[in-house]
Amino acid sequence: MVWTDRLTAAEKYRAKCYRVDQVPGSPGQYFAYIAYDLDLFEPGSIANLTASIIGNVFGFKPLKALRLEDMRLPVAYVKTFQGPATGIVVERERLDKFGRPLLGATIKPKLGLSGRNYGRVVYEALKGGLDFTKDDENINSQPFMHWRDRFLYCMEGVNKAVAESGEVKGHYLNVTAATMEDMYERAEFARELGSIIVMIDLVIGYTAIQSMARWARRNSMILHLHRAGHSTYTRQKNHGISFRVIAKWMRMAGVDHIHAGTVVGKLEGDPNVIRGIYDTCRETHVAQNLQHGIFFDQPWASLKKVMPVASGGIHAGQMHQLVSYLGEDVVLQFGGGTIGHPMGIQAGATANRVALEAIVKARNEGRDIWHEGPQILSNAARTCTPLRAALDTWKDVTFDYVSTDQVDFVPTATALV
Ligand code: RUB
Repeated sequence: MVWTDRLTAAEKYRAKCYRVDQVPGSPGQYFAYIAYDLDLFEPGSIANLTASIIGNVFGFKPLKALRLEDMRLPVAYVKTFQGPATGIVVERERLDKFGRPLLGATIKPKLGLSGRNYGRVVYEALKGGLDFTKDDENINSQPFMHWRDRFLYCMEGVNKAVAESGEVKGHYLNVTAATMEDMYERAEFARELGSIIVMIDLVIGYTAIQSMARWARRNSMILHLHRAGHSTYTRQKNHGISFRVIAKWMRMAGVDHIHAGTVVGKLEGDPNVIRGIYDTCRETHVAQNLQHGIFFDQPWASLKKVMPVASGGIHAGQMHQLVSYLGEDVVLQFGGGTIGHPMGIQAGATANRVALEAIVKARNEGRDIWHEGPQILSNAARTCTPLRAALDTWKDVTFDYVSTDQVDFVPTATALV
C-alpha cells in the first residue's frame, strides 16, 4: 500500500484514455482522447487548468511529440469563468456600428515614430474612415516614445477624428508592461483620457490576462488581445497546441478581441482551421466539425462572444474574399494596406472603407461577392480615386503558400452510384 491509496480515490481522479484513433494519412501518429475529473481543476483559473493539461506531459521522454488539438470543457466548468469583458453585442452598441465588419489598422512603422508623429497617423487613419487603429505588439514604452506621450497623442488623434466624423472611434492602447502594477497604471491612464479600448499581448500570461479582463469589465473597457508569440507553439502539426484551444481559453479568460487569422494574408491560416477558430470565438454552441478541426461539441454557457480580428498583410483588393471567409462580426485590419497607400494614410483608409461598403452592399443585394468581387470593387473605384490607387498598388500582392497547420480530416470525393 502506498500513501496515494489512502489519500486519493485514484479510480476517480486518474486520467482516463477512452479512445485512440490513427491520424488519417500519418502512420505512427495517434489521436488520444483523455478525460479528467472536474474536481482536478480550480474554478475560474486558466493557469491551474493549463498547469495540468499542458504541464510536464509535453516533455515526457517516451513521447517524441504531442499536440493539444482540442478540449471539451463542461458547462459547469465554463460557468466558473467571467468570459469576455464586453462581448460583440455590447461592443457594437457602444460603437453604434452594425451590419458590417469593423475596420482597423496597425500603426506602421511599428517602432520608431515620435509620439507626435504616431498620433498623426492615428488621426489620419481614423479620419479617412477606419473605426480603430492599433498599437503593435512590441510598442510599449521605448526611449523614442514613452507610453504617456503615446497615449496623449493617440487620444488627441482619436478625439479629433471622432469630432470631425461624428462616429465613435478608438485606438487600442497597448498597456502590456513588465508588472501588473504598471499595466493597471497604463490602463487607468487610458481610461482617464477617455479611451474605449485597451490592448494586451498574449505573452503577458494567462493570469495577467484574466486580471486585465476583470479590470476591463469593472471599467467598461473593450479588451483587445494581440496573440504575440503564439506561433512558436501553435503552428507545427505534430507538437504544441492548436490555436483553437488558445482561442477557447481566451474566451473563458475574458478578452473581447483576439487575433484569429485572415486566410488570405501574410501569416499562417488554412481556411478550415480559421473557420474553426472563428466559430470558437463567435458561436453560442460550437458543434463538432472535424473538417474545421473541432473535435467536440462545446456549449458556451452564455459566455459572451469574442470579436475575431483579421490582421497581417491584407489589402482592399481582397475585401470580397475577407467578407466571404470571415463574415460580419470581425475587425479587418489593414496596417501596411492603409498606411502604405501612395496617396497617403487618409486615402488608404478611405479606400478600405469604400471597398468594404461596396462589398457589403453587394452581399446584401444577394450578389455572388466571391465571383463578382473584383468587378464590384472596380466599379466602386470609378468614383473613388483612393480605391482605384489601392487596387492598382496591391493588385499582385498574394501569399499563396501551403499552410503548415491544416486539418487532418478533409472531405474526399466519392463516386456517384
Ligand atoms: C499587422 C501586423 C500584426 C499582425 C499580427 O500589420 O503585423 O502585428 O497582423 O498577426 P500589417 P495575427 O497589416 O501591415 O500586415 O493577426 O495573425 O496575430
